[in-house]
Amino acid sequence: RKLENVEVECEPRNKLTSPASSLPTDPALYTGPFPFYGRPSELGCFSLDAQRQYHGDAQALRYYSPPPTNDQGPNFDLRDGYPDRYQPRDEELQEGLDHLLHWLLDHRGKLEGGPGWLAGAIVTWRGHLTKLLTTPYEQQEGWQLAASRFQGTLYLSEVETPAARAQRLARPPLLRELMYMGYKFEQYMCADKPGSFPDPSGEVNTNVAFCSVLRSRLGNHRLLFSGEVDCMDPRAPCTQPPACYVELKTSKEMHRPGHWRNFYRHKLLKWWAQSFLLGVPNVVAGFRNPEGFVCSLKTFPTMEMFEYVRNDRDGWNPSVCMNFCAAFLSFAQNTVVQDDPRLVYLFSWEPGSPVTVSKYQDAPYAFLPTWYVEAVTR
Ligand code: 0WD
Ligand code: CA
Repeated sequence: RKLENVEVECEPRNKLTSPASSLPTDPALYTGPFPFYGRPSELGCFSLDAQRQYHGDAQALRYYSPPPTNDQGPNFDLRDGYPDRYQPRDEELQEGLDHLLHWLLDHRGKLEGGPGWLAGAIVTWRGHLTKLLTTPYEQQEGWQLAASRFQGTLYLSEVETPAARAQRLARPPLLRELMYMGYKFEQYMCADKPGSFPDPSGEVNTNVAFCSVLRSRLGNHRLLFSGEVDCMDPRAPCTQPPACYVELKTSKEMHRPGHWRNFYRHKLLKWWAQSFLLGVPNVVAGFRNPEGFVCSLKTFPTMEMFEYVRNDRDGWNPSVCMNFCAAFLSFAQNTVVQDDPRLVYLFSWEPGSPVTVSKYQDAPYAFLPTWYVEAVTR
């Protein structure tokens, strides 16, 4: 009896009745032809500075500047500067969609298609869509997505699961350093101005971000989303965003075919989903040795990633990813019926289970800020 009380008290008190339906995630249910996915077109961008303050411009955009290919190859010490030249972002601050809503507030009057276009659209982060794309193949980490409808538009904002929060708070020192190393790699590969060279002597500040805002369409779902972009290649064949953007990644050096197979099956799926959604044509990987040095680079064209698993029975299939995402968006559109910024439908998923949904009012799940709701209602 006491246990039940505790569980009831742990549930937010304003949980309302749950709609009785769920969405399965088995890959076998989502094979079939690749659905329509429009070429993402960039509507604008914004930057976050070293203090995590919003700027409606590209000031945080960096430029791809790989080391010269004529010598022996790179020798990047990814542990250099850790922890003394590291300013990590405060992860306790849950920003939700705030920065994207800031951009939207500044630009909603100028959107092509008029206010009617936005009323029929889904607004979210690219990273949330990435999680949807990889769900049919994910076996480790669940997710929660909060959804609210407001003036027709469906807003989707991730909620950190209790398990993810516990993992973050207990993050082992080696994992913290590994996160730093990913950002350090960006510093070795990017310059502040086109045609200039990287300066790895400075600080690594993960508050700084450049975000592209794009529109696209998946099936009959209009999408307006934003994603963080590492850099643009001034020498790309097409200098029009997002075709000029480059995604940077680090990964463990691999020495056996089995390592590569695993990499294609798991990591490349995540890399593909993330870059495909935004239309980033190339992912440049730096492979680090056990001492934390990157001694080799490899470019993976996004559109060629599937080839590595096409003939692998345990590989992934882009159609499954996109069909599941489209099915989830339809499920969400049909579930979130009431138009009310204070109502939240919380979609929850754990590996091995279907997506479930429950309904809440106000704190702690409501995520559309008052400043946004009031400015749009006015
Ligand atoms: O509030 C939240 N729950 C989240 C907010 C979760 C995920 C992202 N964000 C925000 C962050 O403020 C960040 O500025 O979205 C922005 C990134 O959006 P995204 O492009 O949609 O996210 P994603 O594709 O998952 O990540 C892109 C990059 C990452 O690069 P790698 O190479 O590691 O995939 O954004 C960075 C990271 O560098 N990033 C974050 N930066 C700060 N806070 C976060 C985060 N929570 N997640 C990813
Ligand atoms: Ca990256």
